[in-house]
Amino acid sequence: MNNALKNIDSKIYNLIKKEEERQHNHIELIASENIVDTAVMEAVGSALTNKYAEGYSGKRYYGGCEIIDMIETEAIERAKKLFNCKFANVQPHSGSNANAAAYMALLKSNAKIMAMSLSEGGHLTHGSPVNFSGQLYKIISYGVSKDTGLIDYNEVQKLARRHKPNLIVAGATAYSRIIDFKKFREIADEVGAYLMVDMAHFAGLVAADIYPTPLEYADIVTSTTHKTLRGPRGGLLLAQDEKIAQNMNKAVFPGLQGGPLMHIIAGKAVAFKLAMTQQFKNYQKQIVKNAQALAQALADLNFTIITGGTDTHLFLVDLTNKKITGKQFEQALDLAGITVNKNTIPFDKQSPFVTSGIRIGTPAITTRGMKDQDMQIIAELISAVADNIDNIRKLRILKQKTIKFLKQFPIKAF
Ligand code: DSN
Repeated sequence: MNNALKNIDSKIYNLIKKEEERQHNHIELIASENIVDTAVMEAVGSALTNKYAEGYSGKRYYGGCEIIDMIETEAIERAKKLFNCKFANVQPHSGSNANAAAYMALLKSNAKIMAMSLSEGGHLTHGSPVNFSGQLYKIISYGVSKDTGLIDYNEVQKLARRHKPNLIVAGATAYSRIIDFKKFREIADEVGAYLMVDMAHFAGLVAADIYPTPLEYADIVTSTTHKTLRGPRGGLLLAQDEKIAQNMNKAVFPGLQGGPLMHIIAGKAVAFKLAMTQQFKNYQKQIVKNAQALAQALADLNFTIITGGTDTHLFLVDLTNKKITGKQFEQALDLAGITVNKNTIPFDKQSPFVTSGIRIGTPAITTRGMKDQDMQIIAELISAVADNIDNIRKLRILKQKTIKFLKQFPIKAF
């Protein structure tokens, strides 16, 4: 960061410095967060933030877009190569916008969408009544089996046969197992529905070929670029069919958005380039190894892991046997320098503001260089917090341990 900000606006400068310090001094276990490469930060902080470029390459509503066109085209070509697909739109400002655009591209207003409920692992935009998706469309929610915590494909099929949705959405924010996209496609075909896959959480794993690609099966794949994919905050749309891709582009602009965030699109392009490297593949493998090692170490310390483990970058911990809520645990962990988010567990008796669980993910700590053996230390810290949930003095001592442990893993980007 140069001195302009410090000189002009010391308040914001100091708050940014404090946030950098917080990130340095916390074990970041929020499954949807990551730490971007310095190259991505440079692109995002560049002169591109000054440019208006409504429209698409070669068809803009502003002059001076010749360089912008090259940047957006490069980002699109890299996204297509990375995910092996024919069409990409890199303009969505967020995953929510990407999902909204996909619905607009595929559906008429009031159409029926079948998707995973938020409380059992889905996302707000998968039909929550407080979100546009639940207000503008008729929603049929599916969840997971009470016995196994896994998606019950027979139940999904029965619901689809009964309600005949126009679109089925596969994808989740708190589901630790591999989703069977082929099965979803078969169900969608049987009832004449489109299939959309929201791969926001596991896009990095897909890019590294350690999670099956949804592009073989879905009409539209939506994603964010900032989770496992480790790019700037933003959304992405992918498709294989030309007509669907045309509708998808129209839905993003002029349907939903105005000018694209060209600095973010450049950051996405950089992230896609990085995601094509062997180093990135190794990183994704380590994310999953770390998640599995941490889930196992916590299970050994008498924590209940939903589905018994994970195939991905995240897992859910059921705190019922520990007699603490997700809200309490999130707060106590924060005092000890560990950041998680409280999360409902399937069939949770607590409200989403309290919850009986937490969600844990390993993308950010893996970026910091942690390996399987470090997960034992994190599990012991987490367990010590659970044992001292109301003991502020002990939690402060644990925070010092956390900070000491983190010194081995400096954040290189800032
Ligand atoms: N709420 C984000 C997550 O943490 O999974 C997705 O929008």
